[in-house]
Amino acid sequence: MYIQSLNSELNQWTLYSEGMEEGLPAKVPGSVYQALLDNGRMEDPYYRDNELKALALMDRDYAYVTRFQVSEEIRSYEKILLRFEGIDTVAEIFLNDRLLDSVCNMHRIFEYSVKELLREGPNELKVVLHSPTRYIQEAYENRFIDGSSDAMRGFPYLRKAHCMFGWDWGPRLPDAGIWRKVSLIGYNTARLDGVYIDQEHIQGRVNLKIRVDVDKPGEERILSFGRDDQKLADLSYSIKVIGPDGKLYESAGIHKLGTISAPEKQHKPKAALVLEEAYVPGHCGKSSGRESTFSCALTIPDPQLWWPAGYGEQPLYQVAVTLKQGEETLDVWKKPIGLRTLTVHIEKDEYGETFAHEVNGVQIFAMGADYIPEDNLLHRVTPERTRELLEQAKAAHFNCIRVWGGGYYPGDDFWDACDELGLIVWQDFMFACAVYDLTEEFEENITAEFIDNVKRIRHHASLALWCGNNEMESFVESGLWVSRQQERADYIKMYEYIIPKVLKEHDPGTFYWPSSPSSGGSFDYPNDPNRGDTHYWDVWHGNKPITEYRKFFFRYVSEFGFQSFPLPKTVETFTEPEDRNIFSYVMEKHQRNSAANGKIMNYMEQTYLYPLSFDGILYASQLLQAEALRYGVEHFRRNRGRCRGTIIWQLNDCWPVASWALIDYCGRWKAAQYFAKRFFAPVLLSCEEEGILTQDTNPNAQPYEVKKSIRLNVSNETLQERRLWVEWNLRNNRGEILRGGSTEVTVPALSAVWLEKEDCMDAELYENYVSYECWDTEQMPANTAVGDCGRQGFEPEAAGDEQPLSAGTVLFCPPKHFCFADPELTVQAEGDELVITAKAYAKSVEIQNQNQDLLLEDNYFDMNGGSRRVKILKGKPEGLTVKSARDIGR
Ligand code: BMA
Repeated sequence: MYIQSLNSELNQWTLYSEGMEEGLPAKVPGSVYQALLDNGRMEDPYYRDNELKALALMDRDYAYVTRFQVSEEIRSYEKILLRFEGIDTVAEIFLNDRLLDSVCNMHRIFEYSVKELLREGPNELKVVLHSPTRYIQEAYENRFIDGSSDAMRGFPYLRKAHCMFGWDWGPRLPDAGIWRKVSLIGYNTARLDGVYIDQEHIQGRVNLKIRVDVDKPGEERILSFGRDDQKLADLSYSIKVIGPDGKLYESAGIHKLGTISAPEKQHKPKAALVLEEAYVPGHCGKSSGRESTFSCALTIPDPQLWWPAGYGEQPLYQVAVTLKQGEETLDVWKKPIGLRTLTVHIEKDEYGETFAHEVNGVQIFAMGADYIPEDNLLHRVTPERTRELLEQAKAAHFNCIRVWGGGYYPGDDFWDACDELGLIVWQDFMFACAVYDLTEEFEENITAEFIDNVKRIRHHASLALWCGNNEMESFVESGLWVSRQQERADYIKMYEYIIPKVLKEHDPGTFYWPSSPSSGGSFDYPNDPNRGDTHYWDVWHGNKPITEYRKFFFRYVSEFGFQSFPLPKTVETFTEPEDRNIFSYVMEKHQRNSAANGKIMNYMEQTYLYPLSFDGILYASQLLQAEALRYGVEHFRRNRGRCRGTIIWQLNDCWPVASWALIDYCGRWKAAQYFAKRFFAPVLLSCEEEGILTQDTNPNAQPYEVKKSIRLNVSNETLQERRLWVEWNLRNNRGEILRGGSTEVTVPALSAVWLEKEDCMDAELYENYVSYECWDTEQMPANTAVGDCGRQGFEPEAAGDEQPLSAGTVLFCPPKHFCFADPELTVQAEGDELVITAKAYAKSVEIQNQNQDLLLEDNYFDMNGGSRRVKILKGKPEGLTVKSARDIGR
């Protein structure tokens, strides 16, 4: 097999458009906006309201053209395929003026057999891209179907990332392009069409059952190259696996392939061959009940198991399947896999039904966030950027990512990074907040899309589950966006028949869940808090106070979130000074959730003093978000067992905007990402306090006695039992200890343990607070012995560089009413560390440099006074600033 890339590093591509006199040099993979930006033909679409001008550009058609020579090498092959890994979206493909196909799905791979069409001299490949906005408009006018009004009408008609048409965090910039690789593939006789690996874990061994599918020549569209059954019968393949330690495992001998199986369904122009031998472990043979495949089993003794981050290592085994004809190597499939079992454990219990990822037999607690496309301009999503984002997820102790269904199926780099980092992935199929017109053509189109993506992704160690769609079961059940009775039936057909059927064939080993949220499907109370996964939006969309989280004990929250503004330096990238007011036209163009700036102010009123500056609002909004998420996650982790997952809406942004993101578009960590690093820590000490927030927040309510108490809880999300020393102290606003207590506690692996409730009725409501911290008993600082905390308590700041495993503080009143003393904060760089000092209690201490591009070991933390050292992980300590929640309103 030989691949000749037709990407723009090797071939010049030109972009033409109606109304443009000459063509523009364009990158492939790439997009129309990219070419226009690179050639100075459009302005930055993210700046101010430039989005509107950029959107208008998509009312036109464009054409990508390249002239290329067919290399000598590829010409010598019997078959040549033209392969597109992604075309966005409504396109016609011409090769040497011959129309190869009209396509309409950015999520699919398209291949054409083109040997007979290629010429010796220059060849011309043209991809005409039709306007996506006109397409959806016409389709909608012809027959309307409904969906989220944050996106443009008619968006569900197009198999294109929905959010490119706008979302409640995304601009309306439906770019077009050839967004993934283009190549010619030369091969002889046959090639590998897919390798499916099933793992059987028994008694310290893993049997890899490997199913090899081979391309069936002769049924490609446009041109066929005939079939030669005799030659096919000569095919054989071998399998090698190299362990993480370099050890080689091989399947015994070479395996012959048999004859072609019965033709498969129309949407699947490929078929496979059947091995003649019977299946014997260690050898290859016909897999039971399958005609179109052959299997081989290979045993890996003493397997090194793959674990999600936080539970163990991520060893990867390299699998290579080689297809041969006689001595000639025809094709090689080479991918890393992880040895693990990974499913979802569902079982009836006293509350309803469990819902937990089960890895290697261990039911874990999923901690992570929902992932949306990293950039509306898809060419800006590079492997390095994806890797960095995922590394930062891991750095904040994530073990799970949910790929939300309104974007696109992530590329291979995303998956490789998740395998290597130990982030398990909940993968939605690309359907979100819309009903679909399930015509025969649409069904064929989406089925091919499923097969392409399932076959591309299924071998990844990190793939935890496939999910039918985002939120459609609950919306269809409630009748939202449903305008015809048929749409309910079509819903069931798509997500409970078509997808399962594809998965049964192509990835039977991965767990399938029909929708998010769901209780298992068939419109059976999809958002049931006691079964399946739940999306909880009463806090935020429902304006409920953050204390509401404590009223629920979801089994697995796959979405809940809270908005904030990005950092000031990120806001500067899209505003002029006169725009920097959150209610300005430009700021509201960069806030896509209607009335959400008002919502932020509503929560602000409940929590902080009125911020007096624009930057103050941004900072306070981030603290609101961080505190809300902390309030929720800590509660859910305290209820580990009943709850088995907290996936925060949302990890990232696709442009600079006010949103639920934890990391803003420019890669700056919002306060909530630092909070996540603490509240997702493997060992978490948290406090369920009673105070004004949990009672009546109205300061003019009839005088009532506010109950004040604390109840500590340690959640241990590691596989080891932990012996911990836990201490709490009641302090005044200067951070001085008034009284306290400590205890040693043993927390079994994978559990959460409550400590005794402590009455704090003696606390001054507006002047006292409680600090708490925990240490591994073996790792306690030398100057402290267990039980040696008494009335004076133990000052973590006095303990040098060592930090507790987990720590925090709680107030009994909202921070706006707390009488903060001036902590006289200072910050100063010492080598690769910062030293922060506080003369009194300081809440949510933020350290920034001039460019706001510091990445610190910790930030937005509380201090009880004293000093603290924090490592600089990225950025220069130039122009350092430090502030705390006390500064809001000053
Ligand atoms: C969810 C998601 C998204 C949306 C988010 C915030 O329910 O599925 O569609 O962006 O809420 O509103």
